[in-house]
Amino acid sequence: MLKLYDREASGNCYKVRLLLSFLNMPYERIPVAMKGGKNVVDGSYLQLNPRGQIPTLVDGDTTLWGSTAILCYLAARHDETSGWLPREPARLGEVMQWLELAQNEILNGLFRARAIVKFGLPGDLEAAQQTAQRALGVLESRLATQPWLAGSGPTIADIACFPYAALAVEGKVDIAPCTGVAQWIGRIKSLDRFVGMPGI
Ligand SMILES: N[C@@H](CCC(=O)N[C@@H](CS)C(=O)NCC(=O)O)C(=O)O
Repeated sequence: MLKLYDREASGNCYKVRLLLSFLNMPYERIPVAMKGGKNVVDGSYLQLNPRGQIPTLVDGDTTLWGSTAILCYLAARHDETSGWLPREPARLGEVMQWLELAQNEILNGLFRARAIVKFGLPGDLEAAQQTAQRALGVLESRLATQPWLAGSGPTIADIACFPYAALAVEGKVDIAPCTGVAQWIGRIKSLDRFVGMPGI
């Protein structure tokens, strides 16, 4: 059985839980506590994930850390026809482009603003909120005219960008002007086997 080191309030872990639900894959959740903004982990956890972060996935002999790597692995391990990770080169490249946004402007903007407001982590809230608006602007540039981030159906690009956009209000970031983003959030929530997390 797959094992996911996880926390309910973590948007990065939620990305993995959401894909596992869409793929209908059973897994065991291993909760990791947080204290003073850091995960409470021991040496055996650091053997699995030297960064000490969550999520971490263990699948038999395969151990992976980082939501992007885990999303790619699970989608690739699953049936090729499911479409979550397109194999056609141009579409695969498009998916990677949005995974890059998720790990840059979304992480440094939407994720960071929420971490400061909701969890009291240190950081420059105004700078994070400005970066968050840039991230939303990039999402809106696509979603104003297209239903999904890459190609014509949902992919792991949507899963990677969705949680922190949907949690924007928890970082005091206003998404109201981004009507394409707001509609896309609703579209993802209406997919079969969608699951939420606190705040979504
Ligand atoms: N780029 C990583 C970021 C992972 C990350 O920031 N994890 C947070 C929870 S969302 C964490 O473990 N924070 C506590 C710590 O770093 O000790 C990913 O996408 O998985």
